[in-house]
Amino acid sequence: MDGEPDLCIGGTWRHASDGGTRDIVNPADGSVVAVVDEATPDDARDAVAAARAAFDGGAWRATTAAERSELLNRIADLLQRDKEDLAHLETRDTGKTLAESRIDIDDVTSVFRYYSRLIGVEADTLVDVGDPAVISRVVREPIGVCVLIAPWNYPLLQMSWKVAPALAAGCTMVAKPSEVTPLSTIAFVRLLDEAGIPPGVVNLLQGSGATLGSALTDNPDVDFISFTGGLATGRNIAATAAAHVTKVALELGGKNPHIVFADVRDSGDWDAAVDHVLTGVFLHSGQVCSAGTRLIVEESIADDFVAALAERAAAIRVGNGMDPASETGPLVSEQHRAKVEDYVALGISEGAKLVCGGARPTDAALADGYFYLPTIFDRCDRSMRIVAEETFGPILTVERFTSEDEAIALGNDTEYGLAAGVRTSDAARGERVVRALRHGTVWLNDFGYYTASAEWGGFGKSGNGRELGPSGLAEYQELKHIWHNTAPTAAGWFKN
Ligand code: TXE
Repeated sequence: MDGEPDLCIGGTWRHASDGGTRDIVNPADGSVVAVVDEATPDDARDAVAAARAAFDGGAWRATTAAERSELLNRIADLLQRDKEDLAHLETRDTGKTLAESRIDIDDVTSVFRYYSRLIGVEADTLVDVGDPAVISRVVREPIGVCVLIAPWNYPLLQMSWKVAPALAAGCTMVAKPSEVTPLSTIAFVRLLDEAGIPPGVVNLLQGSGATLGSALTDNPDVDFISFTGGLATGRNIAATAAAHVTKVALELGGKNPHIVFADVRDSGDWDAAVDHVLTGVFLHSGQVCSAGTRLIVEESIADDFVAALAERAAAIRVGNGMDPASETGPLVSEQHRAKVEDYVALGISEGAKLVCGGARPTDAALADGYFYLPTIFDRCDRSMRIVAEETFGPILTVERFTSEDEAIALGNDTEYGLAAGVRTSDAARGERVVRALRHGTVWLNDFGYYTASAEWGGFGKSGNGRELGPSGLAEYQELKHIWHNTAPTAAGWFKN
């Protein structure tokens, strides 16, 4: 960035081995905000080798849990110290509003604090094998060298879900942020240096998925790959990793249903239900893996509910994320907006009824950015691609149901299974539907919230493995069973 080297390998900051760079574009106005080094496959080999050496050298993995816990806390302190700078970088890079970026940095901080606490209280599991002479323990050890690949929608947040547990476990790693949004991660790895992370423990490379990403995943010295991104890329990575029997954890997005029952009308929950459906889909212009992009609403209230939603959607202030008046920013890139526009054209051609949006804003001040208006399609059905595929933009589709069973069937009719919402004032029904839905997170009378202490991840093709919570740490650990006989005798099986 700004002539400074952006790749960190074995504790040394350097430029790309072939001198290559990439322009980083502000999606709010199309301007180039930074030029960063673009790593090569040779750099990938060097970075994995550095991580391997730092792991095999043993000093890092021999640190005590208490030492790593303290380090994670120190990182959290530095994140808060640099919160404003990091939030500004995130907004310039992704386009999201500054208010969202500030929340992201607070959430990143919480992830480090959570794993700092968790590693501090982790204990071995003692197993009773039925022989008083045997002490049997299951201990957790770091899995080794990790490749951490993050997407562009929550650049630092998604990376923190990987780096924090990897450090807590005692792993070494190569982090690769999305080539579209690397700036906050570069600043963050500089901050890790300051926190005192030893050389080679966290290596950082920026570059394209096709060349750099595949060089990182196709390397036998890697023990674990944690990836968040699109389904097609996840499939590729899993196939590449299989050749080396490398463990992978994948978070591949979702097509998330938000089921609204008619009882919200009489229970006084109407306005809040409309508000949650609206926020659930249009926050960050829909570029959220858990966005509630499929409204599944009971037929008897559907017309009124959609009308109320459309009125509010049309009033959302789309604008530059640096402007405090903006409620949502642009799409991340010109290419991504083109994909969203294709989906809108597809929805129309499939026969969905366009209720609002379906266009770029007309405000001349936004003409150079990649903005798109909140869009609602009514009269959708599950045979449509616009309902089945992840659009990752500000597009809500509406399907209607007349019975609880039908609502559940619709909610489960997706190849994904990341998240779902249920809105009802009937507690028993709420519990039935929540349990029947095959999704990794289900919100009842709420939408979009998460905590570092509870697992995040998907059923179905939303991926495998979990991030956050105790399982998010377990992904970075191997289990070792130690059988210690304190009074050894001969086994006595073979008689001669
Ligand atoms: O993601 P990619 P893209 C979905 C969303 C979006 C679609 C495509 O639907 O429209 O994916 O987005 C790296 N080996 N999500 O193309 O390509 C890449 O450099 C190794 C859902 O931007 O999956 C980046 O760092 N790495 C999602 C990361 O993968 C590779 C968030 C994600 O990019 C690689 C983002 C390869 N062969 C998009 N190819 C979510 N789950 O939240 C790419 N990469």
